[in-house]
Amino acid sequence: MTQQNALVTGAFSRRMYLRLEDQSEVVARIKGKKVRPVCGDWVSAEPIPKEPDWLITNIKPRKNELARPDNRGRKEVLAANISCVVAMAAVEPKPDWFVVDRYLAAAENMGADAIVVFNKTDLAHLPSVADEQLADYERSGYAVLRCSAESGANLDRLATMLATQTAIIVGQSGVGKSSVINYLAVDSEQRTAAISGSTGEGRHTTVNSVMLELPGGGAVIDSPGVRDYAPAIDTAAEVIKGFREINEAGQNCRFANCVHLREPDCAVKLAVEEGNISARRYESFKRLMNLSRDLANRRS
Ligand SMILES: Nc1nc2c(ncn2[C@@H]2O[C@H](COP(=O)(O)OP(=O)(O)OP(=O)(O)O)[C@@H](O)[C@H]2O)c(=O)[nH]1
Ligand SMILES: [Mg+2]
Ligand SMILES: [Zn+2]
Repeated sequence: MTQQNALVTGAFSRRMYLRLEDQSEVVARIKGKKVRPVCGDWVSAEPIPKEPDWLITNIKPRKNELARPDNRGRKEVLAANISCVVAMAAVEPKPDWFVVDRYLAAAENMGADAIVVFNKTDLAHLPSVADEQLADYERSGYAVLRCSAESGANLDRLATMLATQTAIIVGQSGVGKSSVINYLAVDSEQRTAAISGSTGEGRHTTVNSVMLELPGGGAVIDSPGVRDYAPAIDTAAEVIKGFREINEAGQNCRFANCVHLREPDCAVKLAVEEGNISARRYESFKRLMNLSRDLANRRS
């Protein structure tokens, strides 16, 4: 049977949505237990005789992976071939900035762009505690965007920034990832409604990753919300690379192999003391150092 290159646009454990070369969408099964495609993967697929389903036979080499450790410390890939990670927080639920930092650290290590988006700015009656943290991200060199899926504020700017990217929107549950994507994507209402599971509170929480087309030719992946996130990185070098401003300041440390924790004449610690690097970001860096050391120990 004829093999085709296809794009994985939806991942429902072992059941996949594929976009074929003629742009049609089909449902596919996976050949063998070892093949584990994710949203954003390019795969080889072939039709199954006398069935509507297709069969995925292998995954093309990935440009990069957004991953996390599973509960046994093994790498679990969440999405592949991503050019931009959009880390979203909101006025409510209360932001966990460490989660944002760790998504940014993942983006740095994937070689992907990253944008910090702060949603629900229409809820102005709630105190915005985010100004300081958002200023820190700007100072580190990240694009920061405040928006509202309710009023549409600034979403045209986000649309422009993502127009030709393959982006994934990540963040805590309830920050508005699906709502923002409904605003950005071509024809998304129906599909996100169809793939959302309803919670006891009657809220539509996303349970599976799904890729939607953007009008500019790009694509955006809606992902399930998280309570916590850690990247699947287990070396000090990767953690350092994960924090732009620390990586940059670290070029001026006395020791070339300085990990910016306890070494003398550390330019990073000096920058923190002088207020040029945010103490909160440095705290986040130290926490990720600990996590990555734990992960390395569990793997060895
Ligand atoms: N006031 C206000 N509410 C919003 C905004 N964006 C989303 N919401 C609401 O926030 C709730 C959660 O929005 P979702 O888009 O489902 O959030 P999500 O990040 O996709 O959540 P998960 O799929 O669980 O990760 C819904 O009740 C939305 O209507 C906004 O900009 N302003
Ligand atoms: Mg959602
Ligand atoms: Zn140092």
